[in-house]
Amino acid sequence: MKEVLIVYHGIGMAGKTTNLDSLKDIFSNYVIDRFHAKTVENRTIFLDTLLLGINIKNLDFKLKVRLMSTPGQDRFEILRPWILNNANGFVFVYDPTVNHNENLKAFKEIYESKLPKVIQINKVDLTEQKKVEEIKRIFKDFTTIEAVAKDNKGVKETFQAILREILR
Ligand SMILES: Nc1nc2c(ncn2[C@@H]2O[C@H](COP(=O)(O)OP(=O)(O)O)[C@@H](O)[C@H]2O)c(=O)[nH]1
Ligand SMILES: [Mg+2]
Repeated sequence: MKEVLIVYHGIGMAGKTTNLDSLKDIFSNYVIDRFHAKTVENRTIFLDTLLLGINIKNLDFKLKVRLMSTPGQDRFEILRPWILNNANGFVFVYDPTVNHNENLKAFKEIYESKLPKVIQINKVDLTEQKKVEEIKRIFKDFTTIEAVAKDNKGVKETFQAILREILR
């Protein structure tokens, strides 16, 4: 496998685009391309993608990692079959500032896929630790990572975790 696709999914405003923006900065030396089609309110219209070319220890070739975030629900519905067919793994960006059922509804859209999934609990700067622990318990079958994507916290760790699970 010389190219992998990691899809960032989650409800609107969870922080998916913020993750890709952070990764672009963190891995600035490895960025091949970044494209984001957005509305004037900065919302993702249809395509939000980052392409990295990275050297990985123990691999004797350069790995291309394509990251994309999913757009809002209606448009996601159109893309879903393609994504489920082409993705190698998912990062589910959980937004603890929005009620659990909303997050769960979005999670169910990717749950049926057997692909590796990492749960990022984003916006922990706005969340009580008690609630964070509760979310971790709910997703105890998955790797969960706390993040403040807007401050680049937990972003790299999330990316490394999903990549590790994909390459395993
Ligand atoms: N407080 C806080 N705000 C965040 C965090 N991550 C993202 N945001 C903000 O949440 C809003 C939506 O983020 P965005 O990445 O566009 O969400 P998307 O719809 O999932 O792509 C933006 O205003 C971000 O700055 C975070 O960890 N903490
Ligand atoms: Mg977005």
